[in-house]
Amino acid sequence: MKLLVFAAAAAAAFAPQAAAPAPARLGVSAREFHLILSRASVKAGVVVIQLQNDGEDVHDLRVRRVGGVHTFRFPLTSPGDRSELVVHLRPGRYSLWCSVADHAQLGMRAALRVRR
Ligand SMILES: [Cu+2]
Repeated sequence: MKLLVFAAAAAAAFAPQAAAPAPARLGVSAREFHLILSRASVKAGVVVIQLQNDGEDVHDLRVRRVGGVHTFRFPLTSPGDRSELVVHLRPGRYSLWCSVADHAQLGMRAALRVRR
């Protein structure tokens, strides 16, 4: 048993450096009048957020950590188009919403949990 443990440790020591993990991805589908997230939570770190406008009006996306001050801003995205932002998210709860007109009040808002 000891020998096995040693062999495993040696193999790990000589293994090539592990590649950095692929960034988490979050898809956000926007339409009148709601946002649908591809997942309810992501791991903290680099996250690729893709806004897909599946509606008939122009939409955008704002992302802000609850209690935070910085807001990630997606550009206005036309129906059928998508826009992507690579962001760094800390653990916590985030609010997502569309800032066009009164879309957020009409339901274009969502919550995301960022895990450690
Ligand atoms: Cu909108």
